[in-house]
Amino acid sequence: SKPDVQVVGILRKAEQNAGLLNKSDPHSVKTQIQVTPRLRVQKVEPSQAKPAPVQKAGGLHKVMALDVTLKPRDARAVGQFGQAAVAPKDKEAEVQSRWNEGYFNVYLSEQIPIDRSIPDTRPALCSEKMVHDDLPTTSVIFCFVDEVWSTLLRSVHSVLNRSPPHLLKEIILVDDCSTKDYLKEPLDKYMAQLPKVRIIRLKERQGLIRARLAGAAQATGEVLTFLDSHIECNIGWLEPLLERVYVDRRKVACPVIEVISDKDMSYVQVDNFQRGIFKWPLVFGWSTLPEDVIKKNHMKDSDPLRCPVMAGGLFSIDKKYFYELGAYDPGLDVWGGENMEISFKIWMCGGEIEIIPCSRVGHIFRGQNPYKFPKDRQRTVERNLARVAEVWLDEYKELFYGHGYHHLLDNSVIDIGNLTEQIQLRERLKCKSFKWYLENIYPDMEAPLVKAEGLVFNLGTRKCLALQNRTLVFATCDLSNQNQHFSYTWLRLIRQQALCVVPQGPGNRVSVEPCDRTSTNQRWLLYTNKVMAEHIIVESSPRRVCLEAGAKADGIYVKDCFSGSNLQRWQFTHVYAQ
Ligand code: LR7
Ligand code: MN
Repeated sequence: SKPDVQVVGILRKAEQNAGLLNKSDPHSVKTQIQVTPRLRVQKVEPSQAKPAPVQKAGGLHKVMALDVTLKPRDARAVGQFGQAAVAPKDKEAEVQSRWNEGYFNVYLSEQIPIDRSIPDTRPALCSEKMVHDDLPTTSVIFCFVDEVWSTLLRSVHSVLNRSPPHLLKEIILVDDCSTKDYLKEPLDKYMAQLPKVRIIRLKERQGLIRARLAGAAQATGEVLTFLDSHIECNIGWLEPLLERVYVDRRKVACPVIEVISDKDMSYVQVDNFQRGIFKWPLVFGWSTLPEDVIKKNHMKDSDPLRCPVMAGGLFSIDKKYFYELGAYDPGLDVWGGENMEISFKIWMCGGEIEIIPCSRVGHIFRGQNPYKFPKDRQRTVERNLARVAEVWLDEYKELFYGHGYHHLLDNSVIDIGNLTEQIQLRERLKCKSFKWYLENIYPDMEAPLVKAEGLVFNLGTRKCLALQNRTLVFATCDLSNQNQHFSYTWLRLIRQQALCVVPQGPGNRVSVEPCDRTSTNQRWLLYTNKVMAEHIIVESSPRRVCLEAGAKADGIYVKDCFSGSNLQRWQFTHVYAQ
């Protein structure tokens, strides 16, 4: 059969890519059809559609006016007004020696007043915003393990000083089995003098996820507000968060997270329009909303910003709603991944995550965790992420595993634990698919389901790979023939339905086997035009082997990669990712 015109185009493109096409040949130009690989498979505009403003019965008021400046007890104190602090020359050694107590400047933190003032960094328009008079109360939950004394206290005081008392039901400190003596009796004594503060002591180290669950279980406020234990809440931080939860209990509100410098403890304002996003393999990050999206949606710097994921540590959520969502997966250990879990859960099960620019909280970003991981840190985090991927990512979990987490597919390497309850929860809540989430909440994320697909064209034989009766053969390229369609997956398999190409067979021949995600033998590396077996080294050739066509298109082999022959050059119709 004659290849159709589209296929000719693809072949020309392949030849051109391979440098084989003589561009000055008018014939080749005439027959050439541009086949642009679809690098993005989705629309790219982040969704910021604004729902109509909600107003409930009851009065409204403005959040504390912007011209209110706190009058600090000691205006000349170190670090006052959020200014950078400097250690005297003769204290530099102490700065160094105490750094590892918290992986920030612990010495300076101790010199700074426990109730210092910080600059009011809210956008000017926040002074116009109204909030309801009858907002719900909140329980503020701080989990900590081996937190530095001065930062823990400053966190608590910032909440007490900058929250309207009638909205602050209580502050719950959850001690996740700290090892430091100063966090035992001295902390009990100190906190006993303060109003509203309670301490819960965990008998065993639970990790921050189960520590938060323990705090939430004791909370009596209508809204839960989680905070890290090295933060400073800014002026007027609380009401704008509670307002969002109040107008819609399925909104989860996050403050803008500003930076308290780990080096000089200065309070640093961050840029506007920063969304929480993730990249593969589920790595949290910030991304500035593009200018045109801001313009198109007429967004002001004080408007709530819809976020695909939250950073994790700082947010307010309706308590009942938190439990309706099944809270956190209690199988997540120590640190990491819970922000992905709760974010996917919120969006996919009918809620929303917003960053509220009129609420601002400073956080010390530390270079290292100042506490021990009971098990290996890396292993703990990747296990948590694998749990999240298995429950929430559907077919997209291959993108997670395919970005450096292949080893997690092998159950003998890592036991991610039982997921039955989490899967049942997702069914019970009738949550939407991950595909829906990507398309509607995070459309600017690149998430092609396979790395490459289509015909597999061999440049030497100018024929295409085909599967006939479970045997690999060559055939005249024909896009309409499903036997010639292969995918190159994130797990690095070359797959046609349930069958995968394997570099094993009699006489270095290549064959197919039922696909097995855990089998390293089935994995291939796709370089520009080369297809290399990832793990197989054929004995007759002690080097890496590559897919090679028989010279007369009479067989498919693996041979030493360094032949340079066109018989080893291949081209997929569509390449989405390398
Ligand atoms: O085993 C533990 N038990 C705990 O109680 C480990 C930690 N904790 C406490 C700890 O003392 C701290 O108060 O949990 C809190 C968070 O731990 P951090 O400060 O070490 O975490 P982080 O700030 O490095 O990391 C971010 O991601 C985490 C993923 O699990 C959590 O979601 C953190 O809350 C989160 N912090 C933020 O979102 C602040 C902004 C960071 C960014 C971006
Ligand atoms: Mn933190």
